[in-house]
Amino acid sequence: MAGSVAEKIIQGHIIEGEFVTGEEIAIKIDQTLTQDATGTLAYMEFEALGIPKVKTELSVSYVDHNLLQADHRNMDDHLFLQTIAKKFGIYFSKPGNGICHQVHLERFAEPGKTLLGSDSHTPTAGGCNMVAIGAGGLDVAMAMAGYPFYMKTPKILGVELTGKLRSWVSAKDVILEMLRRYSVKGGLGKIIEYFGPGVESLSIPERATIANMGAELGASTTVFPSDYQTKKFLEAQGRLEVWKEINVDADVQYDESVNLNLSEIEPLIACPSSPDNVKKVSEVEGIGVNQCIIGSCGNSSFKDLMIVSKALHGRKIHENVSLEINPGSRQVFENVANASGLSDLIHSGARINQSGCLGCIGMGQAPATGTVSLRAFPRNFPGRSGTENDQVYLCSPEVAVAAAIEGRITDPRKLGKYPNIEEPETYIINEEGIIPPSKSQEIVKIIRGPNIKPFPNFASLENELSGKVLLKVGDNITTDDIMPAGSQILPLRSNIPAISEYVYSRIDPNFSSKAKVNQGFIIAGENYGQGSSREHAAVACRFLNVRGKIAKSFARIHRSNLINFGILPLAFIDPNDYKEIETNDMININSIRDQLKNPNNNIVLEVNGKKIECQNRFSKRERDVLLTGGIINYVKKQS
Ligand code: MIC
Ligand code: SF4
Repeated sequence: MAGSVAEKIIQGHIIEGEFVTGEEIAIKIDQTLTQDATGTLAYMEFEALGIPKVKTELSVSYVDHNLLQADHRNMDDHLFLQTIAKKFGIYFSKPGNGICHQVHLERFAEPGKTLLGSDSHTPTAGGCNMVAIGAGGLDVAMAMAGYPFYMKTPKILGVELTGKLRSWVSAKDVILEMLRRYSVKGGLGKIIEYFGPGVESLSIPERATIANMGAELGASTTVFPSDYQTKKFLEAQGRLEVWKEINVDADVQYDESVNLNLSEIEPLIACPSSPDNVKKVSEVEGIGVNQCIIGSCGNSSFKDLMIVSKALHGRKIHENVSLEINPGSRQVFENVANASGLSDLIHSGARINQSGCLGCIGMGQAPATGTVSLRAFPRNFPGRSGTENDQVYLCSPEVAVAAAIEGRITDPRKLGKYPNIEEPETYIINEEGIIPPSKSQEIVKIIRGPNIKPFPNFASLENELSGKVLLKVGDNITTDDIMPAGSQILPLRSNIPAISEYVYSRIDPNFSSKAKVNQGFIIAGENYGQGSSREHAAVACRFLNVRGKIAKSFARIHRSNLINFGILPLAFIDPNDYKEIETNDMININSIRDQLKNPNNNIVLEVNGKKIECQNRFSKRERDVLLTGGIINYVKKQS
């Protein structure tokens, strides 16, 4: 991977370790971001570290997920976040100002820098040449406190882009093509770097769409070069001073490389209920549609909304369809208005919402029972929309608007001439929605409403560990399966005892009551814990006394979150052993502390009188964190 953009940026930030695939490195984090649904915990954790002010170059706290105000709880959280930000030297982006990744791209992304965010789509900023990584809130809290971020050096997959996208085919189709080829596991342990002549034709918001859904490939992050397009974007954002060129060397050697000819890509669509269940739109044409939404951190930029507006000019939305628009940011909204994009949207009957995640995380916009919803979003995991047995398809704004007009899935190329949308040379910029930190921090009082509950303490790891198998699940289990979101459960994000009642509630409604009386384990297949960065999927399990998760393999962020909260993530040596363990079996792990301390031996479990071996591949730091019962105990012990 010598000469790659990703290696150049990472090498400039390494504090410990060497850039050798699979080896643990510690990198300096320049910027952090949090959002409200993961942020309240992250800041409680930051407070527990006892640091008076963030040590990063820039930290931003966004409010974009929990926007419904059905009672006091979400607003309690927002007030807490706003006062915490003021006190600890953090910028605060108000509710309605936009989705964290879109606003960060516009106002804060800097080529060549590192960004750690408590949201799995943080890699969106890779479109602007950042090494931007999603992580659990604790890792972000540690970065704000000046600690480096630890990760196993990923492989670098170079994707050479050639050709140029054709009319009605857009950046979303590029990443859907990647998902069609490589699946939700294809990026595990990898950074994806796009290079080659095709990159030049992609604007920064288009690159951001591609980088955004690298998270769905399971990649650690996605990186684009910093070139003329980056310069143009930053200039239009009034931030030319942060631009610098960072490009790939001509003799670059990637660990793996593939080619993607943009000219050959067709309009694509991810069918229910996984982002990698990708088909050509032409293969599923004709399916009746009831809802189309343009929005999310992946597809709500200026061009995305303008395409929809122009396509609707002189046309009507089909009577069976609700077309909903969630602008990515206030900046997008204002610039679309300024470019006369709103009138066609309003006239056609589109329902325009405030900027935020909204239906992407089940905060409203749930579809009707048995109906099809087309969404220009990154995820369509089962039930995530808030409707049971939902049928959510993921697609580009182009495909969504074609369906909104026709009332059924339609190849957008049938809409005729493709509107030409130029990004503004200078965007209208309005930073009123971003509150800077206080200059006199000491006098800021943190407001903790009744929704903010203290963080639970966990004991260190005992030497003899035993428990019942509480649940056995299959492959690709998402954090939405483990710890569902949606408008009922999201307001409990700052209240671990209350939210833990919902762990695995969609798969086994009795899970939490069973777990409360039986310390235990979970058995899983491959890519366990894919999807979001929500550490609640770990901490709420730990609160219920889940002590270990035994899987064929783990998704990166969830594995780290488990370690951070003292849950053992154990990977089978022989994946066939998965078949040997069933729900309600008893598992004993003798002398687990001693076993962990001896990395030359596998970890041995006893199940039904049989010995099963699991990998003992933890870094020294991970072992110590597990032994002390989680990272908060670990840091307290060290100071
Ligand atoms: C998501 O898209 O699943 C979320 C909601 O943004 C999560 C964060 C969360 O659960 O709060 C993510 O992607 O990390
Ligand atoms: Fe928000 Fe959806 Fe993006 Fe997650 S994927 S940050 S919920 S818009």
